[in-house]
Amino acid sequence: MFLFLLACSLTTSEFNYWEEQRGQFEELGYLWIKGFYSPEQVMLLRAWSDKIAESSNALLSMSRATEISLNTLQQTIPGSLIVVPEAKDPQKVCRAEDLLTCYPELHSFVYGTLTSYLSYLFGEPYVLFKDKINFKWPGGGAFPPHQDFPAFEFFGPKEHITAMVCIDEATIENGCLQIAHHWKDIESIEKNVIQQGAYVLPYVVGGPSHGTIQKEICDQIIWLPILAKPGDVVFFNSYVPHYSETNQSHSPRRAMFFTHNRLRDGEYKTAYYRSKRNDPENPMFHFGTPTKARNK
Ligand SMILES: O=C(O)CCC(=O)C(=O)O
Repeated sequence: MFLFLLACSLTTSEFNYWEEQRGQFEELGYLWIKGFYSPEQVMLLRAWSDKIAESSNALLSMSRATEISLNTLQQTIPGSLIVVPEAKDPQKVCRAEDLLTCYPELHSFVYGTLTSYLSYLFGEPYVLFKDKINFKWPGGGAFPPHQDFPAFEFFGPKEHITAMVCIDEATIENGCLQIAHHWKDIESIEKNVIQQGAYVLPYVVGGPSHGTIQKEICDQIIWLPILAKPGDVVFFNSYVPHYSETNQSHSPRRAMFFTHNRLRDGEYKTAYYRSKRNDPENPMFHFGTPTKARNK
C-alpha cells in the first residue's frame, strides 16, 4: 500500500530513479550513492565524528585513571558511548557504538536521511538496528572478509541493510571497504541457506580470526574497492561479503555504519545494546573485527 501511494505521487523520472536504485540493490546486494550528502551535511558529520572521537578518548583516559575497566564504565554510565579498543593497540579506539543514544541530533539526522531513504526505496518503514563509527586511525586494524548476518542472527530479523557513510576519503592506502561483486556466482560451496537468496558462507569459528570467511572461498570472490568520497553512502545487505585492509596512511579513515531492518520484523536496537553492554566480551560482538573478545 505504502509503495502504491508513493508511486501515485511520483513523476515518471522520479519513479524510474527509484526503480533503478532498487533494481541495482536487488541484483548486487549493495548500492553506492555518490554525493548522497551535501557539503554542509558532510561538515556536520565531520563535527560529530570529532566529538565522538573526543568522548571516546575521554572514556579511555577515565578508565586508565580510575583503573575501572572500559566494560564496567560502559555498564555504569547510562547512555555512554560503547568504546571498543583495537586488539593490537588498546590505547587506540577501533570503534564507538550506540552513538544515537548519546547524540539525539545525529539520531534525527540519520532518521531523516538514511532511514527515510530506505523506507522510500523499499516502500515500507525501516528502523535502526545498530550504529557505529569505525575510526581506522593510521596503522588501524584490518577487518577480515566476513558477512554481517551471523553477527546479528541472535536477534529477530533475517535481513539487514547497513548504510556506510564515508567521512574521510577512502583509498586503497588507507584501507577502504572492499565489497564482493557478483559473489553469488561462486559454484560448489557449502552454504547455510537462511532464506531464499540469502546464505551464509563457511567461516572460522573461535580464535583470533572468528567470523572470517574461509580462504578458499575468499580467493574466488571478485572484490570491488569502494573508493568513496566524503558524503558518499553505500547501502549493503547483511549477506554481502566485505573486508578492509590496515590503514597505511598518516590520516584516519573514518566511516559511520547505520544498520537497519524492516519495521515489520521488529525493533531490536534497545535489546541489542542491552546485550552488548551486559556481555561486551561475547565473540558475537567481535565478528570479523580487529578487536578482542573471549576466545579471540
Ligand atoms: O570499517 C571497515 O573498513 C569495515 C567495517 C566492517 O566490516 C565492520 O565493521 O563489520
